[in-house]
Amino acid sequence: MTDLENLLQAAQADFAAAPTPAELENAKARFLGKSGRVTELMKGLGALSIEEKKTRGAEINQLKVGIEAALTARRDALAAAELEKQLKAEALDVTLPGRSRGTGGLHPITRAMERIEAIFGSMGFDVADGPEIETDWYSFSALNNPENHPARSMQDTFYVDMKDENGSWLNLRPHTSPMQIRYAQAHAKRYAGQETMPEIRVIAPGRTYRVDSDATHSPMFHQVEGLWVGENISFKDLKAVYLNFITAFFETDQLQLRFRPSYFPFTEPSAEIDIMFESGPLKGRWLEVSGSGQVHPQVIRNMGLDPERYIGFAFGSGIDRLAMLRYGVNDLRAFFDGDLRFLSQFK
Ligand code: 2NL
Repeated sequence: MTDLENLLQAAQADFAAAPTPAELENAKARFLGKSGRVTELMKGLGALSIEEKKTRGAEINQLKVGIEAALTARRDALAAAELEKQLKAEALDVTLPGRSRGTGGLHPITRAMERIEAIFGSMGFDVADGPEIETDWYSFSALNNPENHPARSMQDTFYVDMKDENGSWLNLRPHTSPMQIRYAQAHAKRYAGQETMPEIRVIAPGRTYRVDSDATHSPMFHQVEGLWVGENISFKDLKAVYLNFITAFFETDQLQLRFRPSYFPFTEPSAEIDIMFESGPLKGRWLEVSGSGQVHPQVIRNMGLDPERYIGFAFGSGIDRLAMLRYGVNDLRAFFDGDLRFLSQFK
């Protein structure tokens, strides 16, 4: 191999070893710079004869062309690598899923309430809702609570710092019965003076308030009351309606239902409704799910109806408790803590 071929190889190797454009320019200087090795060779031409100059000069020029070609190739390669690196760093993965806001879901109590409305809707029940701040009359008097009944006390009822037109304190409704009374009154008024009146068949689901707070009681809770009033409505209708409701709600007919005598001022007779599952995790224990009874004649009268003609039943069930049983939740407070780790399980 001639000295010139050696030099070309050395340049190519040097250029290939330069990792950056700046180091490549340094390498270039070592060969083509002012005191570079090719420049030194040119300087050596002066000592040669004219003939030798011609051939040697041509050879050196050839070498220069070769070195410059190697230099350009390496420059291009480094630039291409740099561009590649930059593109990689700035790359967008168009296949990534978009950044969404996340989907919401209905609260388990809302879901339970919607199920309850759908089930009673299928049995011809209307859905009523109304004020959560009530008057003393709708919350208590209309429901046949005596003036001194303990349910009216500050320990049981939240009062609002405001009075109604009769001077009695307003309260946060302790049950949804006031809505049933309002609904029945409007119904009675609408058909007043007519020969017949369609039956009243309504449920009132919603928020209710009592001074009570522990693992199974929240100061704000949810209740659904049902009312069916007509000329010939009896306990057998209550039993059929409630059994149909509870089997639909829990999606099983593997359960028993029983009535247990009880007392409420607004019903007479009154009964607690218990259920017992015959299979599943809750099997074998009687669970209290509702209060119920035949609407007290005085309450019928307070609705604007004649108790000699109209009779019916009512019930009141805790929605939170029904939701706990259905979804297997053991602490009522989980419904109201707002913890998404709990709530998102119901989506
Ligand atoms: C309970 C008791 C009950 C009612 C609610 C009712 C409503 C009207 C007239 C008569 Cl408008 N009664 N509601 C009747 C019996 C029991 O609920 O402790 N529920 C959780």
